[in-house]
Amino acid sequence: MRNILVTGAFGLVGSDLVPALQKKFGSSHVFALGNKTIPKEFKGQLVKGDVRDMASLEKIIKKHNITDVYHLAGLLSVGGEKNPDLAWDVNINGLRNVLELARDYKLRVFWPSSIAAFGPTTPKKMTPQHTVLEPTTIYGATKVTGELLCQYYFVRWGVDVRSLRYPGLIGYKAPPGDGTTEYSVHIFYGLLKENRYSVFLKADARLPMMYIDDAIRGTIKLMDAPSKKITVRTSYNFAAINFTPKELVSEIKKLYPTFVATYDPDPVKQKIAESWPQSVDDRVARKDWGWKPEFVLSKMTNVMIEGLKKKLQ
Ligand code: AKB
Repeated sequence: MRNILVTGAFGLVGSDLVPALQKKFGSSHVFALGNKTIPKEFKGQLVKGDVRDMASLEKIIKKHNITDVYHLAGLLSVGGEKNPDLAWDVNINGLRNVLELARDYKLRVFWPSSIAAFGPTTPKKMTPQHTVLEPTTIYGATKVTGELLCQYYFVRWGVDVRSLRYPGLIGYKAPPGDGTTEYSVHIFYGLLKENRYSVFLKADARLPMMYIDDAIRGTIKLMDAPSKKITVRTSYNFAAINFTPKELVSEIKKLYPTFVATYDPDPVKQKIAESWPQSVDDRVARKDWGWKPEFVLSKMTNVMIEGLKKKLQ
């Protein structure tokens, strides 16, 4: 029987991943580790802790006989620029603690990298799996370092760690995080609360994106794949859709014609967006472990609106 620890359990990914893992493994076998923001409605096994504290992580792993860690805790791109020291501390020292414990307790690990591992010198369209990684944000630097650490622990110590380069993720269960792609989540709150939204990127800022259900399905599929199928131990390119703010606004306007969107690009966020690819080539993930997305822009827009409407009622 597998016992799963999810760090960063109440963020954008964790809020959907924890219920999916509870369904798959049974609620009593999934331990959600939160630091500050624990929603009142959470049902399941809750553990309190900080990923930077190795001793407390070790206690949790021993106490609950943990076999797998989905290590999601981390700062995003915009949050990272606000506090680079904290971003390095949480994103790198937290990951290193998890990998050390994975080696000692033979744990399987999932860790998310991001399109932020790429930078201005990376090919922008259909970015290949193996390419230039010269990010210009601290978040990106932690993602490249993290990818190399994951590969190192696999090669040197045989730790079964797997990773995906998440694009911008869109979901409604958790409030949007401090990321550059998160305008695509905020916009739905703006739509339903005020019928208007001011986008913090330029209208033509095309970025790779994915609806959260695809991300969760892909994450679980990667972790279910036999080890011999995993040929990438840094992090897999992982893609679904890509769109510009303007394209998302037109999709929303098909359903809400009076919706008003304006564009007021924030220089820091726009610069980050311009340093990232517009689309990503994920053929290696498709070939190795059968990745295939299901959500196109129109389906994602519909599901987001319906889901958020219920949540805001
Ligand atoms: C961000 O915008 O920082 C994240 C990401 C692409 O990793 N959503």
